[in-house]
Amino acid sequence: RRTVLRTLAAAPAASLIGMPHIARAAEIELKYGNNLPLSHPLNIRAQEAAERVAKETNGRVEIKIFPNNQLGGDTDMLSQVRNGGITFFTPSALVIATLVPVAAINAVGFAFADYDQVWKAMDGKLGAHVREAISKVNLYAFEKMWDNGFRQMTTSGKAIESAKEMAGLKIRVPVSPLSIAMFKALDAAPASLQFSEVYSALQTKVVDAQENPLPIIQVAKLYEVQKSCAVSNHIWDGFWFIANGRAWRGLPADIQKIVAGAINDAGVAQRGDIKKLNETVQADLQSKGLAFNKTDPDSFRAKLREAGFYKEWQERFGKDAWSLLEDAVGKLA
Ligand code: X2X
Repeated sequence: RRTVLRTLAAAPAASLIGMPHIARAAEIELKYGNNLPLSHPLNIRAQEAAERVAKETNGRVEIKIFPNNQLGGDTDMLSQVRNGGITFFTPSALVIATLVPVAAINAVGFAFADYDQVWKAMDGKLGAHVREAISKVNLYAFEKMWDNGFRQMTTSGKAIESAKEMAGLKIRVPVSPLSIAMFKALDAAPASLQFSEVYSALQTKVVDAQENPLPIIQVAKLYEVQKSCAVSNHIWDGFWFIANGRAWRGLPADIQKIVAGAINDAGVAQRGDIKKLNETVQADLQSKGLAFNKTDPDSFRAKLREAGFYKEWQERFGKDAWSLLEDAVGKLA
């Protein structure tokens, strides 16, 4: 029998939102850490997946969710999932790219025009190529990528209307070489910070700007510390649901099947949640005081092209990955 002493802050999401209490300890306990608040669709759907797994395994398997950076920031959770300290993690493609460089391929600036292109590519050959690369570092990536969204820029200073306004802008970006390179190519002054540090970095003006999809700006209340939002759609970003390779292979086949089924279905449902949220989130953020403006995407693309961004990243990602991306979105460079 286990005796578990927990502080409220470290309590897994399940106990906070009233999962039926299983009196007997589960035979297999799998920890899942992520960087997002409980109210984000990723956590709501992950919780559903955990409940389905408990039910379909008759309580043999319990997935314990640790949301909102309870286990540390992205970099910490990435090493925990590698060394088996946790079984599951959902890094953004930008973040897992610190380990698997080609994983950032979906985040090439202004590549995807819309979600039809995104899901066709990520459920198809481009996604398969990235999953293969992830497997090489002894992690298992579930088939269905989860949605983060199209990233938008917010600032506490002058509104960003075209690439001109990027010059010298102190902007927080995720811990990701691609983000740094892209914002440098735009003449900005990017700083990599883990998501856990973003709110306070904006509040204390360590940085003036950040970029994230609107649902993140909403659930993390970034509108409280930012003035305006430029609808730039500059990157499409998603989360890979990954497992420690050894822990995954160590699960009996019937359990693997149940867990993968629940997680992939939850991922597809989560995409639908974000799609629905996208219909209302801008109006909600506006009502909370965030001003919105359109941007001139051509000025950004031209600047990236001039700076040699596409050429450099085509080389870094390699011919194979780049042509899979271009098959999905058209010629880029
Ligand atoms: O850190 C971010 O900006 C976030 C939440 O979008 C990611 O996980 C990359």
